[in-house]
Amino acid sequence: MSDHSTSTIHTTVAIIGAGFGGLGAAIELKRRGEHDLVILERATEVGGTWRDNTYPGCRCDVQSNLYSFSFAPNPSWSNTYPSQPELLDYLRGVTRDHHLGHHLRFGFEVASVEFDEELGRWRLRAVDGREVIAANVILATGGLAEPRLPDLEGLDGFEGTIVHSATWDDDLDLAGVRAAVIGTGASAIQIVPAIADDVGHLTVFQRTPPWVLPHPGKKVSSRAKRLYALAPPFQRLARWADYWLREWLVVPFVKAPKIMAGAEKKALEHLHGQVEDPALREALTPDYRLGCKRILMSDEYYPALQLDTVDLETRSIECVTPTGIRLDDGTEIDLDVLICATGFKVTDNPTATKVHGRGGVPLAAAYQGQLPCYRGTSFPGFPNLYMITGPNTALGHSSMVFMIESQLSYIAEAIAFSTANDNDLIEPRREVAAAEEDAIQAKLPGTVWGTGCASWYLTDEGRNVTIWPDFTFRYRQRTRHLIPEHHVVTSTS
Ligand code: N01
Repeated sequence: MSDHSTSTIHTTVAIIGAGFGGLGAAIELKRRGEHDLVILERATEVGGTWRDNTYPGCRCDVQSNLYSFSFAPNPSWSNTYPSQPELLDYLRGVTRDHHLGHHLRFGFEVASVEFDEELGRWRLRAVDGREVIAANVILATGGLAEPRLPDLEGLDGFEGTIVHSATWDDDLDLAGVRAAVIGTGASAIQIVPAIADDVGHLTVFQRTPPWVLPHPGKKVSSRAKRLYALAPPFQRLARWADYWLREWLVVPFVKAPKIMAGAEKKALEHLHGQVEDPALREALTPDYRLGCKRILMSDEYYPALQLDTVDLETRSIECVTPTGIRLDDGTEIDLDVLICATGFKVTDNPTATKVHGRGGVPLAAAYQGQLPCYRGTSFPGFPNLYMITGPNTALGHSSMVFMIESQLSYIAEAIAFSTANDNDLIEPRREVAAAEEDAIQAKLPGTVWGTGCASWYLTDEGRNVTIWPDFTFRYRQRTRHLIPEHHVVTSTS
């Protein structure tokens, strides 16, 4: 990597984002001998989603041993399901252990990523004017990175404090305040029990009840930690047990959603075991297939909703007023703090609107069914550009870290191919990408995600552009190697 001027960096690989995807990409490239790389990060430290989501109670719903890099096991996980602070520490440790510090450029908020046809290179600009010219780009900005505020009239005029789950203010003092949580997804069901005892009063606004299963997490014993440290194969064994126990879930998710009835029974038993009031039970009973939205796990959510200081509100919100929320029936709820646990811009991720390939085509077209994606990673017309957790790579049943590591083999081989050939431009053939995408889309209607609920997996038109509807080992097989005949190569000379 070389600085040709004070503000332009020329590099072989520019990686955008320093979460699991970006850090993993840098490590894999370095392992294969590619050291001319820079990691551009908008924040001031690594961690991605596990740096941003500092809301109380934040925790991963995939096992620690599986939700970590295969090459960097951590024998010290305190719980079988990791908390946000522990995951952030883990990623800081990985950064240190793999000497990524000098590759990192913090505060680089990407304004545009444009393919310069004359140069045959990517030109990246930051909002502060810094520029990077790169032969290859890896977008590792993550699918769940851009918070979505609710589309509610009057939100801007609220005179109290508004906070989103993914931009939590660690100095926010909730003691004694009148607070509300909008949303009942994965973030909300962790926030509600974590703050319920601190606030003066809490109203939880539920639009759709989630399916909630008992939480299987437990403390990792000091004996297990010692064993993992002294004999790493045992931890690898535990990881693969977690992996295969989850992998069979593809059957109910993808092949036969009716099988979800068994898990629904378990979730209803959980609800009935924790909630006695029939009216509250009814309000909390979902009317769609379990798995259509992300399956949630909590032992604390239902008890928290029954505290004297907590109300579940199922009436529709008409608008936000300067002092609180007005419901459709005219009821006014006075509030000091409004917590929006309303999810992320996924299918309309603003990052994709900043990236333009050949002919100025925006990457956002990939989420509108107008640009096929090859193996969730690369796009025709976007040579030498790769997207970590791109379209149709998200999972309902297993670890995204497994998917990320799978993508890295293909990406690293493609980059090595290009650099070995004088930085030739490599991109997937449009017809190959389109055929693969058609095959994925043909599968999705029969899956649990096609059973009729609204979710962040779908575009406004109902197209599922997020989920990988198959076994993850099949995805790994497909991304294990670069298949040259699936690609077009053009010379830059
Ligand atoms: O967001 P969501 P999230 N008025 O989109 C509601 C990962 N994650 O941040 O269901 C009223 O799931 C919306 O209602 P409805 C995980 O992949 C993982 O919770 O659309 N309500 C819904 O209840 C997860 O799936 C972990 O009717 C409104 C909620 O807001 C993903 O992140 C932890 C509304 C949004 O739920 C996103 O989870 C946290 C409105 N105007 C996150 N707009 C773990 O690992 C939206 N809602 C445990």
